[in-house]
Amino acid sequence: MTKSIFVTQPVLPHLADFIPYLEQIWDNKILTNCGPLHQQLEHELCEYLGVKYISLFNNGTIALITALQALGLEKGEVITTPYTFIATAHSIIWNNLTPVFVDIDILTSNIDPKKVEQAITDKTVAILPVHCYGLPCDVELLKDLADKHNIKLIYDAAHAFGVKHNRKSLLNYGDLSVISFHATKVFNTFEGGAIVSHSLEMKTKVDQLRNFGIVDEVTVSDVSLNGKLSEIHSALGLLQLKDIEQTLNARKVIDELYRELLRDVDGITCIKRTASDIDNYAYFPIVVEDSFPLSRDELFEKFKEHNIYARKYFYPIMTDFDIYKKYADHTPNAKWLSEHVLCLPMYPTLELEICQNITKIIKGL
Ligand code: T4K
Repeated sequence: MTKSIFVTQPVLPHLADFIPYLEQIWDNKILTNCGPLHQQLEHELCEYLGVKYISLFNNGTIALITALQALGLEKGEVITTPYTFIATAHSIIWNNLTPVFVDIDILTSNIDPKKVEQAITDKTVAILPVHCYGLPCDVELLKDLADKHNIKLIYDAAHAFGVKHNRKSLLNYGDLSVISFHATKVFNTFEGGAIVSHSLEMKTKVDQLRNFGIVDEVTVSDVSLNGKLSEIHSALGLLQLKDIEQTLNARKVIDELYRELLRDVDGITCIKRTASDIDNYAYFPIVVEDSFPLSRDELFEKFKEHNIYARKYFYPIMTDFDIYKKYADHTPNAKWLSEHVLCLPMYPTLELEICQNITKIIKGL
């Protein structure tokens, strides 16, 4: 491959279509603090995603931190997955809570509800699962557990934009769900994120926390962050939303092609994406089994020789980072998957010929 191919590439609208939004911002001089474009994007996202309330944020990480704060979790343990991006774990520590890492189901890459149940103690205040790669967690079982033990359930849905489960948005599950609109995500606003909530009372709380805890000019309710999304970011979101169906369809075509081309390759398993009614094809993770002639790391290096930059999402697991080692527990599935997984390039403008070449490299052709 002569040009470099990365694991992803952001979707961008035509630059000319962005200019009118810039002109509007320049005209009215509202740059941030929940201006008209921000409000319009919250409204359009609620409609598109089929959720009641959305609060836009400047990124998914600040949204996660704020979500935990909004639920009033001041002390205790939060059960989460070690197989995720570092932001999930960081959000727990930032809230002075203690992460408890429990193992995943190796087939889905998501937290195993049976292991969650075993880990619940009288110190547990919440569960923070991740819909890894946009694949739905076992939302029914997790809800039963949260209800039974009277603990909060917050989904890190950073990867789950647009996913539907049981004919409704996956974001409707849990007390709160957090999405990321980072450049590398299915839907991007350059940087950005959001919290989905289910009552006006909760949205009002989240909105206040997003804005330093300010209630009104003379009242500040909490010590919180500045998580606001600017007007220029919101403008990009409005444009991206116009093309979202094409974006998702293009991803689907690539997903299907990879699956078809890798169907009979011994030692390569494509992680199944069957648990949702509507998928978003956010990533294309393959598992390089021990029976494959190359190890995962050898295949990763081989790709690099061809200018293909696949990614080991998610390696290492959280508890293998020095700063999280003290929270390590027995999570062999997460460890095994992190050592065998490789995310292949997946983005709407990826040429099908390049997908074919990528699979030829895997097949040693
Ligand atoms: N929870 C979960 C489960 C998450 O996965 C994430 C973020 C979060 C929470 C937190 O959400 P945010 O606070 O980020 O909104 C990337 C992203 O930075 C991160 O958003 C994402 N997860 C994570 C899985 O991946 P890196 O360090 O792998 O990104 P980077 O810069 O190496 O980008 C990957 C490739 O994408 C590059 O090789 C080239 C391409 N790229 C990247 C950027 C940023 C572009 O073509 N253009 C770009 O602007 O973390």
